[in-house]
Amino acid sequence: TDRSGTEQLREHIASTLQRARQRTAALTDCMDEAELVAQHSRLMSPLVWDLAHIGNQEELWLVRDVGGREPVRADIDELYDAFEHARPDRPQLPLLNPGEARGYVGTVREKVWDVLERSPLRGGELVDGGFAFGMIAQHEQQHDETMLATHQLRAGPPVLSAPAPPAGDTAVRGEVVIPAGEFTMGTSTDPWALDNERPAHPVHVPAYAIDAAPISNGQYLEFVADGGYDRRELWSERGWEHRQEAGLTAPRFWERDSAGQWWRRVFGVRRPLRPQQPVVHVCWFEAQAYATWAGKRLPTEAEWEKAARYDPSTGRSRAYPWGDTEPGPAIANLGQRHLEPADIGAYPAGASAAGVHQLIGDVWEWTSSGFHPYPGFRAFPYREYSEVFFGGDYRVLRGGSFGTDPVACRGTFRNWDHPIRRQIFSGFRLARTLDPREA
Ligand code: AVJ
Ligand code: FE
Repeated sequence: TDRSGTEQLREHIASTLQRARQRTAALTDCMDEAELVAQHSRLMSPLVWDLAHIGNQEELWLVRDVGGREPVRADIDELYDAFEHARPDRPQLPLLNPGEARGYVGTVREKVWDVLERSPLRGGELVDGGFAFGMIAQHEQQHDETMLATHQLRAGPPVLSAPAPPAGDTAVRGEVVIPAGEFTMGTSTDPWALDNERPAHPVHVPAYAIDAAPISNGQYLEFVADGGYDRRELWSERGWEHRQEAGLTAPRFWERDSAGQWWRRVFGVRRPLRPQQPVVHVCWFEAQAYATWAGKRLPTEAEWEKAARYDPSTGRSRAYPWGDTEPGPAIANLGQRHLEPADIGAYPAGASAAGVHQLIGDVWEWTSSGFHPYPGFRAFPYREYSEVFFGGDYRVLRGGSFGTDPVACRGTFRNWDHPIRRQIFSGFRLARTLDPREA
C-alpha cells in the first residue's frame, strides 16, 4: 500500500542519515582537539569546520525549511557558509570548538528525527520522495569524503585502518568498442538525483573505444620512467606551466627511495607501489599528459556515461553499470570500506553491459569535459550547489572513489574540480575516437 511505501522510505532515509553520521563520527572521534582545529593543508578546512558545516546545512534545509522550525543557531550561519570564507581562512574564524560542534550536530539531528517523523514525504518538490533528506545525506557524505582527503594529507601516525580490498584479475585490460548512436544521458526520474544530473536527454555519441579499466600505477609508472614529466611536448601550455610551478614529478603521495624503489603513502603508512592498482591523486593536467604520451585522450563526460549506463539489448540507460540495483560490497569499492582503490579487475560483477570495469568506485575519473548544465537545467533547490560553478575552470569527474558513499554515487552523478587538484581520490581511463571502418 501507499502507507507502507512511505514508511519504508522513512526507514530508508533514517538509516541513510545514520550511516552518514556514523562515518562523520568515525572521521572525527579518532582525533584529539588540537588535530580537529588544525589545518592539515591549506587546500582543506579544519575538520571541525566540516563537522559544524554539516550540521548547519542540515539545520538550514531540514529543520528550518522542511520542518518550519525555529533556528537552532542562526548566529553561526555566516561562519559555515562556504561562499563567505575560503578554506585557507577558516582556521582563523571564531568556530565552535569540537565539543560545541558535536553538541550542535547532535541537537540538529534530534530535531530532524522529529521533522522526518511528521513529514508526509510528498506534497512539495522539496520533500517529494524524501528529496531534501537525501540531499542532506549526500551533502554529509560528500564532506566525509573531503574529510577523508584531509586525513590523507595529515602528517603523523595512522589513525584510520581498514581491510585490504579484494584481489584483481589480470585478464581485465585493453579497450571496449562502443558503436555510434544515441543514448539517454542524465535522469528525470531518480528521486535523489541532484539538479546538475537532470533532466534526461538524448545525446548522439560517435563511435569510440574506451579502456576496460582505469589506468594502473604500473601503466602510469611507464610514463614517469619514459620522462613524461620532463617532456614539454606531452603537456598543454597551462599543464606545463603548472607542472613547472608546482614541481610535479609523480602523482601526489608517491615517494622514490635511493634504491629507485617506488612507495606510496596511504593514510600515514608507507607501502610499496602496487602496479595493478588504479593510479590515484593525479590532476587533470597529469591525466592529459599521460593521454598524449599514450596516443589517446580522456573520454568526454557523455562517453563515460554511455559506457557506464547504456544497455544495447534494451536501448535504455541504467542507474549503474551492472543494472538498477544498489551497489553492494561484491560489486564496487565504495563507502570507505577500504582505504585504497582495488586492483584492476577486482569487481567483474560490477562491469557494464558493454564490458567496462570499475566505472563506479575505486577512483574518481577525470573526463575531458568542463562543467556545464544539461539542456533544460533548472537550479534546485539552491543555485550554489551547481549553477554558480557552470562554465568555470572545472573539469568533470565521474564514478566515485573508494571514499564515496553509495548514496552520493550513481551512473548520472557529476563531480567537478579545478584541473590542478589532486588531493581528491582522482584517477582516469582513456578513450579514442574510432573511424567508421574500425567501429
Ligand atoms: C560536488 C564535491 C564539488 O565538495 O565542493 C559540498 C559538494 N557542495 N558542499 C564540494 C558540496 C556543497 C562539492 N562537490
Ligand atoms: Fe558543503
